[in-house]
Amino acid sequence: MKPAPSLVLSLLASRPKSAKPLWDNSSTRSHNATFTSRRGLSLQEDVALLPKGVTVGLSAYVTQSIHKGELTMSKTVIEHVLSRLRNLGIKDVFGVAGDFAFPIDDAVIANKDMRWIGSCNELNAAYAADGYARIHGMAALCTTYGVGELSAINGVAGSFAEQLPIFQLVGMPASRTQVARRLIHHTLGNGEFELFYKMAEPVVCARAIMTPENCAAETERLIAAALYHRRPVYMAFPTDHATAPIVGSAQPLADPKSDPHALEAAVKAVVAAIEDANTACVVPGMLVSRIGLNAEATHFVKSSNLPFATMFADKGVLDESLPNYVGMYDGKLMNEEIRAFVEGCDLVLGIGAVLTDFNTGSFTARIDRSTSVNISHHSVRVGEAVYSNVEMKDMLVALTGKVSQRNVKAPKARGLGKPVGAPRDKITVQYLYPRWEAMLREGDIVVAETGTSSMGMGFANMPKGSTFHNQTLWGSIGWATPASFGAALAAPDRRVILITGDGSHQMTAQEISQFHRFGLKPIIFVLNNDGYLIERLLCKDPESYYNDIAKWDYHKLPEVLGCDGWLTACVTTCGELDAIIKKADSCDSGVYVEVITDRYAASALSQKLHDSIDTLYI
Ligand SMILES: Cc1ncc(C[n+]2csc(CCOP(=O)(O)OP(=O)(O)O)c2C)c(N)n1
Ligand SMILES: [Mg+2]
Repeated sequence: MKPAPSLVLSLLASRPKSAKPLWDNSSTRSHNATFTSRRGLSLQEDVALLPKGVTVGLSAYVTQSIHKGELTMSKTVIEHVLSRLRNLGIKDVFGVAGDFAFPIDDAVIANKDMRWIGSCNELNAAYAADGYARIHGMAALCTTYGVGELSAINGVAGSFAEQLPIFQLVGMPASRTQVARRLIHHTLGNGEFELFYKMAEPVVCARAIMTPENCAAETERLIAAALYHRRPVYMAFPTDHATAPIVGSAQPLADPKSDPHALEAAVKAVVAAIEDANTACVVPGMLVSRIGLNAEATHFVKSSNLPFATMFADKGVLDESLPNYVGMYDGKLMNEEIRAFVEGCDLVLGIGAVLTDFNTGSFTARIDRSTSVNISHHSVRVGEAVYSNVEMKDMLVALTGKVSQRNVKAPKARGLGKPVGAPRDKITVQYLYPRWEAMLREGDIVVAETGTSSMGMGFANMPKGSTFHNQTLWGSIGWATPASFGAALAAPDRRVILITGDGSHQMTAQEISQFHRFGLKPIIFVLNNDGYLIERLLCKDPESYYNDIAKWDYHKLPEVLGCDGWLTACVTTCGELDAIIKKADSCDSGVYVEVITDRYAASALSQKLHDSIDTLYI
């Protein structure tokens, strides 16, 4: 394509006045060009930023290749990054706009294959990206400098802890502003510009400040890191660099490959361990779905017919409707029959499960290393022996069919049973959780917030194809509301059910407006138990007033937040709850139900945590 001179001029005009950036190692050459753009910036100042070898003149910012007289425009830094994210399947960018992020924001909306998903604030955007990544495998988040990125950092840290690859794109002041140490907004006023880049370090697995020269290689390095570790990465774009043409090119880095000898040895060792065991079971972990290996893990479990139990963070990673599903394993806290079965097996085969406090019933689970196997993302442990450079995918594929079909006597998952309560009764936990379980349909996405409600729903039996999402390790309350929005956006054809507590919802409630804005129809339940019940159960004095919250008329929120035409209700009796769930089942709009219970109506697990408080934090 041959750009018209006016296009070239406007490209030049859009380049800010610049100086040599701190991290640019190329020498600044002097040029005698005297063209002055429409914004009055002289080309001479502009070319100071040009990388070595790029010619100066009208084509300077436009091309790196002239073939047979044809002028081609190279991509800008941000266009290149977005096109690589698009190649990976990311269509949506969550965020909040800001002046330093305008070049990123503009490039997103100019890309016809991408959508800008504006959130009410950056924390919500980060949570939404987290929810999106749980369904879609990865997500993009865009924030402005300082004020925006710091608001998002809790959400990004959560994605790190919960192993979700998020590409965080951050707008940064122009390089010349940084060199001059200008006292510019969103800084601390001390002339330091890399502070927030440094702050991001512990919550991402790789980061870079993008330049035209490093863009091609750094983009590939960061993509590879995000996918290898399944954790967030951080890319900062000084405004002038974002819109500068990218210099050079780079090939995507190859996916990690198993070492064939290590793989063979690991497969042999795992098969032998399983065959030697009279009783064995599988404990699949969330990493399976983070890596997108649900189908491979399912094939293995089906072909071996080994029973499987799941822990809290891993709930629903394999279909709970499979006949060999045993139920939820939560150490000594819940389901004693399942604990006895799992811990009584000669061999426990973990697939990417992580033994955190809430995954192990406060460390009451006892899985002996010597009688267990764990297949991780890039290695396998069999007893004390570790096989490195073995990919989980290769391992699952290789194991499938190699293990003889087993017929282990195991418990059958029971779920929560029938709701107990008469229509006029107040809503109790004996009615509420079984009724929620009964409403679940095939393919549902359930997003459950930290607090007593997820601790109840974690023990419901999920129908075929449905999934359960909770922030079990990071546990930042407020996460579930925006995360359910992100999940809904990633899977608009699936029904999304959000179950949240009142205290958590108060943190991020405004994000429900996004569902309606993007034409999504979730079913939202807000459990109004008048405060922080899980904290009442865990602190010294349950009535300490730090566990009280402001009283809200939750069911009126959809109206003021623009969710026109939603079905809303506030229910206090079992009959009312039953009726609204039936209505929700067939209605074609978003649904928002405030469920009022007694302030001490605690789900079974939360009550157990209270009862075992003395050993909880040891
Ligand atoms: C961001 C954040 N702040 C504070 C906490 C501490 N915290 C954990 S649970 C909880 C209360 C949850 O209350 P609610 O959502 O009403 O659920 P309930 O237990 O009452 O069902 C709080 C404040 C947290 N986990 N995350
Ligand atoms: Mg509450």
